[in-house]
Amino acid sequence: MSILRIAIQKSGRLSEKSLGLISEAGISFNNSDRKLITQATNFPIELLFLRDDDIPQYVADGVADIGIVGENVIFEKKSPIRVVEKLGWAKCRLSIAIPKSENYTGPSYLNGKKIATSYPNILQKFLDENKINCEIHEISGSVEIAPGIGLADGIFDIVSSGSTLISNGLREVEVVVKSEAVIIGDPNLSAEKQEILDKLLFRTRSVQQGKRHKYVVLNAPKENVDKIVNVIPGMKSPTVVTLAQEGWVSVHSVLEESRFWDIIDQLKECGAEGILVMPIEKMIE
Ligand code: PRT
Ligand code: ZN
Repeated sequence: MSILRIAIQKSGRLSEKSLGLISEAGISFNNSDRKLITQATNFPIELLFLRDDDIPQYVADGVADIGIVGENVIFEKKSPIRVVEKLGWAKCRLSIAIPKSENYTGPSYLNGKKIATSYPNILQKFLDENKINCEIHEISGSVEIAPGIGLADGIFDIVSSGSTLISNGLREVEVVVKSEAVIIGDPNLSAEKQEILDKLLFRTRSVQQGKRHKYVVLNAPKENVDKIVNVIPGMKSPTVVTLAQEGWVSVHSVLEESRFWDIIDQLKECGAEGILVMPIEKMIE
């Protein structure tokens, strides 16, 4: 019987969410003390805990079947792997920043400058595309302090809120790529392992889908049901239940959460009242 081996970050920004994704899928592990490899007790997977930078290579080499990693790492490593699923968290961007006192005139400003980064390949590609000649100084950490100590004229690094740049007197001048956490996979998975992956994705997508939706229950005059059904069409169509009070019904439906506040006024115009909005744990269409 095959086991799907999943590489996740041992300790860092991706670790908790990666483990969360697996546990939301109803998968449990005996011990949580993060040995190098842990096997699930109720699903044919095992977890391999690694540094995020090593994950693409482990997947490319087939030592792990899939992995969870930031896109920035795969853009930099150029490993022959496929992105199986975008996960929508750990969102950030890779940007060029320079001291805030400098007058930035566009990419040509960077000609002849020295930029410190841990992402030399992505930066080089941007420079080539813009026909800019500048020196790349590769360092592995604390990139943001490089201009302040005279090591470089600017930096190319991960930015999320931007507060690290501000506290180092830097200004973001070019967003080169955007990144989020993704599931990557070995392009040549066996049919058995692909089947396990499909089952896992089915589960995680059902949970994600549930999180994006709400279950809505409301009361309304019977004659307005058609209008309300137009506003909240639901998964197939809403459930309409007769209330004990003559001429009134209760409508049950499913709604994308992001739309709720936009349509609440429309619902009220249709005479809806007693509106309840509830979370959905899992949603299978
Ligand atoms: O030890 P290991 O090598 O496994 O971990 P790591 O230190 O290389 O990575 P880690 O855990 O810091 O980040 C893992 C992944 O999270 C990254 O590869 C990105 O895909 C993603 N991510 C999302 C971020 C950030 N947001 C982020 N803000 N990674 C790093 N940062 C750092 C950034 O380097 C900078 O120092 O946070 C600072 C900027 O943050 P703001 O909010 O001040 O702009
Ligand atoms: Zn790393």
